[in-house]
Amino acid sequence: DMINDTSVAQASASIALASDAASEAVFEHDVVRNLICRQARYPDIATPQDWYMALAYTVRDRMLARWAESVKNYALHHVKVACYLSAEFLIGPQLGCNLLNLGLEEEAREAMDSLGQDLDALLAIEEEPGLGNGGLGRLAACYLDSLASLEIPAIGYGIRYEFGIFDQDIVDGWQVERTDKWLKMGTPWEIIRPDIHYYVSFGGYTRMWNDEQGRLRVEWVPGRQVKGVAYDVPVQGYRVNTCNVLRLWKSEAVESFDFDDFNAGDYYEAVEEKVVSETLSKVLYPNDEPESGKRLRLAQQYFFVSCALQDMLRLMEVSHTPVERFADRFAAQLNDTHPSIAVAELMRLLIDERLLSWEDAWSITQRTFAYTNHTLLPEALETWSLPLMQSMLPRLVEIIFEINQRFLDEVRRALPGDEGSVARMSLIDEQGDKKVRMAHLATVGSHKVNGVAALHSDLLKQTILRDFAAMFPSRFLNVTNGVTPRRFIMQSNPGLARLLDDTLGEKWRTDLTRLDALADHADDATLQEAWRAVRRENKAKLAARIGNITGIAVPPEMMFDIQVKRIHEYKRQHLNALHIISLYQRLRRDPTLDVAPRCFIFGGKAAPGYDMAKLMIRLISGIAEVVNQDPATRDRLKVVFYPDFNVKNGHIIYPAADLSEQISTAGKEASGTGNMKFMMNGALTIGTLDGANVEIREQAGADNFFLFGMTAQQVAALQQSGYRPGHYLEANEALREALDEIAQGRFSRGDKAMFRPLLDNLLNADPFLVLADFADYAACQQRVSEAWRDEKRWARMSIINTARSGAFSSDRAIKEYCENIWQTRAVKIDLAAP
Ligand code: Z2T
Repeated sequence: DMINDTSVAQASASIALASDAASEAVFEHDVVRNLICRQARYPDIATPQDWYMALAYTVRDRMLARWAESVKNYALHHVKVACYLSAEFLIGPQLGCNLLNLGLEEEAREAMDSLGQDLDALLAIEEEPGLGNGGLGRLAACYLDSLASLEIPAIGYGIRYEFGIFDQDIVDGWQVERTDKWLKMGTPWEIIRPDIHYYVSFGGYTRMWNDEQGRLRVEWVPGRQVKGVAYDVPVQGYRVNTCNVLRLWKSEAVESFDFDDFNAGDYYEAVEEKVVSETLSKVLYPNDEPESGKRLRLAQQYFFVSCALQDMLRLMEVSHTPVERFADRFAAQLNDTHPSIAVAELMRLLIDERLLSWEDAWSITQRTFAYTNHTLLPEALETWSLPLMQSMLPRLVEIIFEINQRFLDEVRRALPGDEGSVARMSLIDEQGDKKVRMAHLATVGSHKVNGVAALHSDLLKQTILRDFAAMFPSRFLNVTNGVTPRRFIMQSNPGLARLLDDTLGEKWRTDLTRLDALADHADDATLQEAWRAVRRENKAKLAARIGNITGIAVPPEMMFDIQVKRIHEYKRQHLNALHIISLYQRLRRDPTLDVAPRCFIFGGKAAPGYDMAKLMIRLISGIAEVVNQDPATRDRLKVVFYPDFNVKNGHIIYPAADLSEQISTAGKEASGTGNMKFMMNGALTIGTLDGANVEIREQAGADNFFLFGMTAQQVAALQQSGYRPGHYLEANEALREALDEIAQGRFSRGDKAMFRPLLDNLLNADPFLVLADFADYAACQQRVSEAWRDEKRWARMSIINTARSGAFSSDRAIKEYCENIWQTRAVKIDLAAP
């Protein structure tokens, strides 16, 4: 009571607002102050890294009061908070987007200019936190951006990996992985919260006992414990005061050494304990599929989920809310099955530690969780060996058994005598070595389950979760993915953003569906000219970058045909490659052939253990090596493998694309989100009816989309009836020639063995129907070439694609999550002094 509330509030508000004073002079002063007070450097000897840090802290300072105010509101005002649980958050570089969202870009540019520093050069210094593999992790980051921008109270919970996704070098055409040391210079974007920490148990055994009230209790006697410490990253909304938090957990040893009375043996044991404990959050698994049987991975999952749930329970206490109301205060989204052990962990916390009944705990758990599925690929569905889980998480397995027993009782009541359904739906796969099916755990423990594109959500109900969809039809829904227009238009394509402002006013910036009005001007000659100018500049920038990195000279007048994404057989980079070879052969045969000059650009990482994907990279490099040198074709054909594709490189790549390659085997790509980033930036899509391509085509109109290939139904039917790749080979000479030239060693410096595994796979199995779709793909590429020749038509189609991309804003997706799943609402954060 000694503290005068009003004066505290006034002080807080004045701190919040003072740093806001929209003056370049203040900004400049703050940068210099941070340079001296945080970096201990004077301007005359400061390195660009010092300036970057000083600038970053200056920007961060402008977020902190908003952050404190946002978090305070959530705690005190009993609002419902959306918690996004994800093993990955691929947030990308932070300085640029924070400047944009705070509206400080111009001020910062001018201030740095006065200090003799170029803002773009400083932006380029930032190491991005690569805390994700690809689409799934980037989606989580886009959703955090939208949640903050829509002023929805939200917390992201994840892992603070010391090493994120590896950096990719290309050496002699092969991928070489380098450790990602993103923390080596420190990061200004996290605030360590040593006071916010929890203990997480592993191993040991359970025992039953009776407490003083005579209740039967279960105690988990762990073999060891690990401490999780909160590292907070602020997530600033676009031009609003809301600043949410991404809370990442770092693992530490529980015991600090007691230097006073250690003996040598204890000391080394303690050191070892520390090493083992800190290993938990050491490195991101670089696969987009689960690696079977990796103890450390399961430990990571349980570690961050347990910390997150303990944190949520603590927040209930802070706000004096009884635990019974947990589901009214939190909605927890499971980003795929990686955090799905949360279902059992919340049960454990509520029953063992908060002493709730099973029924009450289960009701809370089901109302709290919802589950997003991101894949139908059978090899990507997560299971854990039961013995492994039993040894690591004995109490959780008991709880999973109990959940399963009660659930299967329900199944038996609904489907009497149908033991087939019981076996299929069980949380435990009893065939062979017993496994826990994490998708089943997530589905049973959630009140909503969603797929990530309309087609994907349908297929989910028809295939892997069909029994569940039949039993709980109202549990299933679709939420098509989205991407943030802040990062993927405003920040990375400022030229386009300006043109959109000039053409439409600024309303599109907070409501992307407003881009629709652009379609009315699609034939407008002045707009088309300005449109082309923006695109030309973006392409020139990418061409220059490619020149610097790879030494390949790319004329910006060529069509930029781009496929950037993880390298995977189902994504079919090799289909693209085969078509390039075939085009190359036609051009050699007929030098007068009238096709659009094209630059094919690839980028993407292969999982380190995925040999076929690595071979695909080698093939593309090999084609590039041959094609780019050949005087017969080099003016009309270029091939580039752009190394180390990541969020930062995406900024320069998406805005420069004329054509976006979305050519996965129908039914295999859950959604895709790169397809949306390309579309927003005015690229046309060549694609199959897969994932969100279906909806992209619906929005753009069939005339503005290059469609080819079999449908998901046709794919399934062909595979049912026995697919024979040889059949397609016999029918297509161009295809035979392309494969033959690979076999002859043309793209492997004469080595005929190098690509044998890839060729054998295509010729004998071709699991993703590359050969079956080749002819239609090549024919479609022909139509692309023809369309390119008509400049006005292409510009019109490009404008219409951007115009119709509003539906793919992550704001739309987040609004759907809020309304249909989370029941959360916006809360305005007010910073004005009382
Ligand atoms: C991933 O990025 C995706 C799915 C996964 O399934 C795992 C990872 Cl790491 C377990 C991708 C999908 O492949 C892609 O289609 C989708 O757009 C993206 O998730 C976001 O939903």
